[in-house]
Amino acid sequence: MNGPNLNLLGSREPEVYGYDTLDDIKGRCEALGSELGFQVDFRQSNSEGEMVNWIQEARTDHAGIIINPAAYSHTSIAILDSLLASEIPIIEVHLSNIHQRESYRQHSYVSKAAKGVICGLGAQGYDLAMRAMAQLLEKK
Ligand code: CA2
Repeated sequence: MNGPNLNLLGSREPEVYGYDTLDDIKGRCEALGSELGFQVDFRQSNSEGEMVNWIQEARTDHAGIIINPAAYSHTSIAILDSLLASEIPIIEVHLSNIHQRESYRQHSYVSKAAKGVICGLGAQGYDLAMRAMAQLLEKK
């Protein structure tokens, strides 16, 4: 699940976020998903409420959530609360290393609900998150 403005990936700030578009990342996740035996439901929203609704729904029809909440990481207690209620494993991903950036990006509310956090490795972070999710679900 991808948060606000990630639909703009590849168009601006490639030095921060890389050259991959969100569609490129989606393609890679789907390919790796079939290798790992996952069905991947790849989504992006610019709306906090829509993300909260999706997280609530995931509790009953998804095995886990890999989320890049984008700017909502740093502001949204609503997304945190829905993740805490979801009862499925959560991995947080950021393309950039948020700890090297502006101070307002260095704290993520979402991290409190995450089993693990991957940041700073660009689009590869999504692959790593999927492999980690596969292991978490295997151990269940
Ligand atoms: O590093 C990440 O993955 C972020 O979650 C990306 C968010 C940012 O607000 C977080 O602090 C860190 C921003 C995504 C917006 O991406 C754009 C890409 C190209 C052009 C404009 C925005």
